[in-house]
Amino acid sequence: MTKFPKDFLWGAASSAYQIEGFSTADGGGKSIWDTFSHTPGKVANGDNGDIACDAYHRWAEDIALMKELGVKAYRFSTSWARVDPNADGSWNMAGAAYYDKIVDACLEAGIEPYMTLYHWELPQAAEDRGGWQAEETAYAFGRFAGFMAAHFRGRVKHYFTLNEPQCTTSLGYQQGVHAPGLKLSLKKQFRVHLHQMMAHGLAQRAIRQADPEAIIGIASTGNLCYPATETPADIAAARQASFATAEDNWIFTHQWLLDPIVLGKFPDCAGTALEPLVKKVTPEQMALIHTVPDILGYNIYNGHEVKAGSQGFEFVPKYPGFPRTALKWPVTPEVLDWGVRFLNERYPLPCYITENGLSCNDRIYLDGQVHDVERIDFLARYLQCLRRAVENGADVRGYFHWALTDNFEWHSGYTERFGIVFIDYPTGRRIPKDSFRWYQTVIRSGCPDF
Ligand code: IFM
Repeated sequence: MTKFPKDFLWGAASSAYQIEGFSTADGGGKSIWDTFSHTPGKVANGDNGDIACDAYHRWAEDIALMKELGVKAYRFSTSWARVDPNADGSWNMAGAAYYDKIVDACLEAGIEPYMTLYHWELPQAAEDRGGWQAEETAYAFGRFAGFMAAHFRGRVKHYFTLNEPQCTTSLGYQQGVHAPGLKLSLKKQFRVHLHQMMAHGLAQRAIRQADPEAIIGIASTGNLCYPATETPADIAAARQASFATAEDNWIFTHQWLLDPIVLGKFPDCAGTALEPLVKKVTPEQMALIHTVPDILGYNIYNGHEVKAGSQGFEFVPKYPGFPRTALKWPVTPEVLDWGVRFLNERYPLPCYITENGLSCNDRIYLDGQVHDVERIDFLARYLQCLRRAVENGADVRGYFHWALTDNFEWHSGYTERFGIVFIDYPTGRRIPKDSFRWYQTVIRSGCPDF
């Protein structure tokens, strides 16, 4: 079996609100997720992130586990409100000091910090002034990014500005199932999306100014497809379907984020309700948005099988009993081969898989261990496909498993477990799962074989 390249970066990922807990300790501000999770009926079982995995106090255990695992990089996110409680530049240095500890301990352990500056927990103060509906928020985020880059200069080399803006817009402002829980009109959804793209551009400029050596990206997610067969017709159909814009699902696509940012233009939307909105984007806004990143992050969990059809492409229906994760997401490893190749063709920049993984019904067995064979099988299949993408020339530099530990899965609360480390929530105890040991051998050997 062929191996991944020697310098392939193996990593693990997490995000602030999902693991830290204690968001307002030491002068931190409330975020929209503090508000949302404390609103009755919004999160399964009334769960919230008040304690989560208590990484605010137990961070050293997690870094020691990563050292044992052998990962070369840790992708974690910073809570904007911990550092900038009012989102107005009155910095809370005690909040920054928490991330100093994480960064310094990672470096000490030989783990490269990959810092994501925003993973959905907008400071409530910014939301009170209009949140992502207000252009001001984009500028406030740019200022925060500049502060962070100056503060961590020489220690953090890699930044991702925003995580999955697609989910912020669709789940938070279109469907209302994530914070801040709004169901806005298309016009307003588009504004939210536009301001996040501007926030990326402003942040990238501010980081570059504060630290010219920094390597900057954005973590994108969205619809991707893979061909039913390897015939040229099916491959072309899958590529076309990956970047086709369904009017009712434009947000959850890579191209509505990355075309403007990387290519400097919006996808074709002539004759749709989006066209007049795109036409209103000013040249000044476009100039801010078109800020080509150094790297791209792709969060990929599943995709659709597609074949050539009379309309160019056809979706292949999933057969009864199709394999699914605990969250009922389909298991489609081919997406890490074809989806990544299609993305890398369209956006020819070095890229990382910044998230991939699954939730399983994990529990502690009688022997005290967590035997998550489903996760091992899933990862082996997906990583073998990713290896094919690399062999076929896709410029993939690394893979971050989502997630290091089980954590607060947003509106599903603690019902879903994505970690390779089990969290026993009543005690906070960390138990490496069987998949942790398996991933350790993959990292050592470069070979994702079962
Ligand atoms: O847990 C989330 C993460 O915060 C963003 N990407 C998808 C993961 C699984 O749902």
